[in-house]
Amino acid sequence: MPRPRHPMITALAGGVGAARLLRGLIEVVPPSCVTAIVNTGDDTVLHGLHISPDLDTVVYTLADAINPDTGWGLAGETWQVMASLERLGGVTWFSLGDQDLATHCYRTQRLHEGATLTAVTEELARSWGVEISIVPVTDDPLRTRLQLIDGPEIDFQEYFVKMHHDVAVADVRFEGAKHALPAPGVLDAIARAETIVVCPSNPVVSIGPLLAVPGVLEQLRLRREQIVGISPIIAGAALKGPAARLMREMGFESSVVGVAKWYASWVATLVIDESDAESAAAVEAEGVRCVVAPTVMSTVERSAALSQVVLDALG
Ligand code: FO1
Repeated sequence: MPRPRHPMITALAGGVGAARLLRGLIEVVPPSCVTAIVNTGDDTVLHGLHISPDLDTVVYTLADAINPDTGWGLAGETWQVMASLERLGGVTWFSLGDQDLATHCYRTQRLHEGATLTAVTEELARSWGVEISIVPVTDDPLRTRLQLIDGPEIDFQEYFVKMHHDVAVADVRFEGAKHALPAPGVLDAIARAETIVVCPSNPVVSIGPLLAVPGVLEQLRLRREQIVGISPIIAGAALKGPAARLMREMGFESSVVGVAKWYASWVATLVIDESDAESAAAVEAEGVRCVVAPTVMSTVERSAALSQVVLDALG
């Protein structure tokens, strides 16, 4: 296979923050050189439909079809099915727009026909004109489960959406990980990439599931010098979602130093926001090279500039 003009870039991706970075990345390198390995621990089945939020968020964002206000689902959605379900007393705590439902119907039908999640994701990406390779970390069942301190063990979407992640978590596990195989191309995308970027996703519940699939962390450790992480924590907080709280509940500081500790064994360089510049030395004390740059991706241009920082970080 001829080497691509541009060296291959592999991204480890969760949901909204990762999708925003990838949207900027394809402004600075040809999309054909990018492979995104995406979390499937958020996946859930509702109304009998297989829903893959992080895969869909990446596809919709790269297709410029994402709902810009929420960072998930489609722009310009209508909600007729949800309104009818409300009248019926059906399940409506997880909002599924009418067009978005077509994605879940298509995925469910194709999986039922025996297609793999990888194959279906490729079909959905192509239908949206998305040119990067988007691969689920595994085609096998993988579900993030959270053991509450004062309550039962619940699924990720129950935690994140139904309970607004406003509950204390004692432990997180990735059900199915032990028997899961990396999806075709995942280990190769890590082995062959010139640069591997860890997107600014939740280290516990978005990057964690990727590392839990046997073989992935081992392969990443072999490539440590080529791996550049972007801290999802800025000035002690996450821009959105429960990353800071979950890190504290898992016993880590919710700071760029905490992120450096979390990633140090397999990430050689960490990009932190300018607002954390005074922590650069403390990050480097963890054995992780530190690069300070603007990391808030409020526009595609900002995402592209951050992507360039990541590519330049390895010189
Ligand atoms: N997040 C919410 O906070 N509320 C929702 O009702 C919701 C619906 C939804 C539907 C499809 C989809 O792809 C994502 C959706 N999300 C919703 C986001 C979802 O919880 C993701 O898992 C998070 O973005 C974390 O990655």
